[in-house]
Amino acid sequence: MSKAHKSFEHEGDIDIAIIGAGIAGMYMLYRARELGLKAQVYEQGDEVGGTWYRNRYPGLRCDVESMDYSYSFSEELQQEWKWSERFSTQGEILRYLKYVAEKFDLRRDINFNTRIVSAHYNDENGLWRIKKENGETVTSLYYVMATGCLSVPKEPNINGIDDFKGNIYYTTDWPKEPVDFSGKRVAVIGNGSSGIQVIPILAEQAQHLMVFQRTPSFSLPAYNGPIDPDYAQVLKDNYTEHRRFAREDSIGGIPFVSYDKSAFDVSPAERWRVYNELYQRGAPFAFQSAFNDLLTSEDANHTAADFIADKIRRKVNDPDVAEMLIPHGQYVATRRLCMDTGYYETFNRDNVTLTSLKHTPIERIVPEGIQTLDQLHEFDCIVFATGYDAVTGALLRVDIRGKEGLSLAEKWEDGPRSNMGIMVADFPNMFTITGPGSPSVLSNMFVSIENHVDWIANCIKYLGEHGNTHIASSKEGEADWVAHANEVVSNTLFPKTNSWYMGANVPGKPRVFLAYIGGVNNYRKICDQVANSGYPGFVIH
Ligand code: N01
Repeated sequence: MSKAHKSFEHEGDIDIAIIGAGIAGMYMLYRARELGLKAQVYEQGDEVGGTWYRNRYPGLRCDVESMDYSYSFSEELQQEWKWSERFSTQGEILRYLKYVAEKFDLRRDINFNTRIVSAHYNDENGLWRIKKENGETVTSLYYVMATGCLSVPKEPNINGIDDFKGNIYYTTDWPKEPVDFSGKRVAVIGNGSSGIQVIPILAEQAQHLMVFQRTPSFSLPAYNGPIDPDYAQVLKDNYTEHRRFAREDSIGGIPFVSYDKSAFDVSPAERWRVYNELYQRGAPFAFQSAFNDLLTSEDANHTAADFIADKIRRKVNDPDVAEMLIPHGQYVATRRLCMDTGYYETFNRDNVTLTSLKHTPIERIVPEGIQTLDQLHEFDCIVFATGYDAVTGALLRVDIRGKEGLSLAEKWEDGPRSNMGIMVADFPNMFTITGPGSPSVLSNMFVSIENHVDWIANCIKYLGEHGNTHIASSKEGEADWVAHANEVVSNTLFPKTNSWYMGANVPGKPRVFLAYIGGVNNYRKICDQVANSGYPGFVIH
């Protein structure tokens, strides 16, 4: 890509400040350099990788296939990197991201151990003044939040955690050194994707494992394994088309063709066959779009729920435990559809007990363990797999102020408002990669991140070529997008479910759907259309 047409004239220290050195921040830096911008990344941790660096509990894998869950911007990179398993471990993904950092010499512009505490827009000079935790400041023309959607842990909100005299672990912030649970009495609280992945591994080590379940999740088996080299080669030979399909034609950024039929357009036997085929493929993203009405029709969704419930009953020996593990009365995929390796089978082990918090809630953590309504359970270790303050958590942790000192937290008091999830009215030159109102967590994050970074880079290039320096969402543009995103989701089952997608897991968080459900394919078309027609809905000067 050619450099920005004109150099930007401003009095700032740098052209672009990028917060976060995860998948998004690294690629943003790469594109900013291509434009010839003076760019700096600020990363609170001491390594690249973002969530994939901090989040390193045993059993952690991605639920998108490795060959899709990777950068597509460099043909050389995607040809030379070899993934070993269908679904990569956290360790392998982190090795890959470190490799990318080395290959493109990214580290020299990444400031590690540098937490940004505030970013204030200055109406006088049109620059962002960014403050680090150590009090130093830097001024920049563009300000990019690449802070991730699932990077800020949610408080477990259980009293007495500090009283516990054993060891406490959080899946969201796991120790760097491996933890040995052998011979230990271990508790796990939380049954989302993280809990479902860590529980089988801990069960193999612990003397006894007790799982405290408040809400069960639907989970499908990964059927993980080594990648067949022949398959990998065929895919690499066709990577260009494969990636194009993911970006332009797929709903979730993963090449998969939905049947484009209602679950009731086919016979019950055919429906079962379709579910079973996708189930055995180990493909949660595909499963949830098996039929075009799974996420809009309660009846259609129930057919998928019944299918998974049947699988759980077949796997779990104790019928009472199986019923506890089945998410009765829940829709499939309106909370994250999980992917596991031996999760349900783990409850057949003699050293594993499932406790339902619906029947006996936790009263508090005490020095010896966990006091529930009816008894004290003693433990050596407690593992919290209690999730994240998703999507807006990391954005609101920084004191961000736009025009006339307007704070982002104030503006978003009733829920996030954004134009395409990428820019916020009254916050000029601030970009949020995979921000609220974009496909983000409903998609293959690499695809959504590359789309946003490319959009931002092309936008900055456009400004330079047209002798401009500033862009902001107009209030109307933002209102139109919010209305559109709300309308699309209002036809689905998502708003009827308490989930982190709706902000429902964090007390006091506004109930707003945090993503865009219109599909990666349609979303991308809209992004391209906006860019290709001179940025309607945005104000440029
Ligand atoms: O978090 P979650 P997560 N007492 O919010 C329970 C991605 N991810 O870290 O629902 C008792 O899903 C809570 O119960 P409830 C993926 O997008 C991906 O597991 O509030 N329980 C719930 O069961 C995923 O969706 C991968 O009733 C409490 C659990 O904790 C997202 O990250 C792997 C509680 C939290 O589940 C988040 O997943 C890991 C309390 N006080 C993560 N507080 C893969 O790619 C919370 N809970 C495979």
